[in-house]
Amino acid sequence: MSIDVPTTGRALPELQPVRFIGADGQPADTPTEGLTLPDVRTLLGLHRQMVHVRRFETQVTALTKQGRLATYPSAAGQEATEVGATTALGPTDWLFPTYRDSAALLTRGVPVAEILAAFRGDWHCGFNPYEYHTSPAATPLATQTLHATGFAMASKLKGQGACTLTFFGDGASSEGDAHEALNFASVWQTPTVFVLQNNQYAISTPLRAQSNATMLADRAAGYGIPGLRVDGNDVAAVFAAVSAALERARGGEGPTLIECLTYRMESHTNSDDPTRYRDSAEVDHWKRFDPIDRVEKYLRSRGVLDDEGNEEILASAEVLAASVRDAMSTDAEIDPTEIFAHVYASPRPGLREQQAMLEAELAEAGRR
Ligand SMILES: Cc1ncc(C[n+]2csc(CCOP(=O)(O)OP(=O)(O)O)c2C)c(N)n1
Ligand SMILES: [Mg+2]
Repeated sequence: MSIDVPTTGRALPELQPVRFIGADGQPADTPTEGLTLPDVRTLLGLHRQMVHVRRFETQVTALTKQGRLATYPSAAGQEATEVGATTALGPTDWLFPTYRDSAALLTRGVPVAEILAAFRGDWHCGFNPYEYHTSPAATPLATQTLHATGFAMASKLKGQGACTLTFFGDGASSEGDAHEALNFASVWQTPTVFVLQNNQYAISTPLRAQSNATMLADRAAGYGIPGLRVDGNDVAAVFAAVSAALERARGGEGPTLIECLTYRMESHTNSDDPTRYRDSAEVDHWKRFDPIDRVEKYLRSRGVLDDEGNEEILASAEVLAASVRDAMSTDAEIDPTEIFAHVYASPRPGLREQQAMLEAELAEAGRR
């Protein structure tokens, strides 16, 4: 008896990540998997947005240290992945982000105060997901990957044509939810792009203690979908790879897994001390691969960015930083009992009890 051995969908991604622009700002001499280098206009826009989101991250981190926000996970160092992937989305596609992805929310056009409402503890989610075609940022790891698959399936069934993109981390990639999301995305051929942000750490757990695989993108072959390994600090490579994956998704060719190699430059959140588990030499090493420096050098060498142009971008980033400070020094008018709304379609007895307790406390304090 002979057994038919399927031979399709089993190609492993290249070990060397896709890279268009090297750390020195020069065109890289590496395989680009048939992807197209974005034009200079697109790169200028991506560079500007990365400068903005970095300024946003440093400003929010500073405000956290002043106690204006309860907690904040910065994506400093990961700007190319955040901005490159999000910019590739169409306005009616849907983004499914995590707590790490405020930079993506900013890129999606969500106002600063609305992004930060959840981190300040004011609301579950400060923005209207339907307005920005962006789901609330998920804190339970990898749950958003399931939402991205399910939403894309619904979009496909309804013939709405929306693609979904979800970010998830190297740590989250070990969760069962991530496996289920990737598997069913493949089985149902949903129009979903899975962007695995491999920033080398899951809080204090380094990648080598998280997975023994040669690379995380290899998993795509096991699901029967294309996988790609990309230099996550090269915005040109991320934008090109995600754009191509979205094009495939739109053409009915199903999901793609893209592993973006990057590095978390800051602590996990403001409550974490990274010097306890990684040394400064490692951080210094990654500084050499800074995502903004390299595209800036590239654009300067192409003669499309000069000191004056760069000063204008930096000045506009300062305007953004001032708006972050303003938003966080204004106390929002909040009805504390609203925290119970929109949690369940029909409230659970335990929650009803807690709400009654809060209302009694507020009445006692004369706030009702
Ligand atoms: C289901 C679940 N388990 C554990 C946690 C606690 N937790 C929060 S962040 C984190 C590490 C996640 O690392 P990674 O997926 O690599 O994302 P990163 O923070 O590096 O962006 C853990 C374990 C959680 N939020 N959800
Ligand atoms: Mg990580």
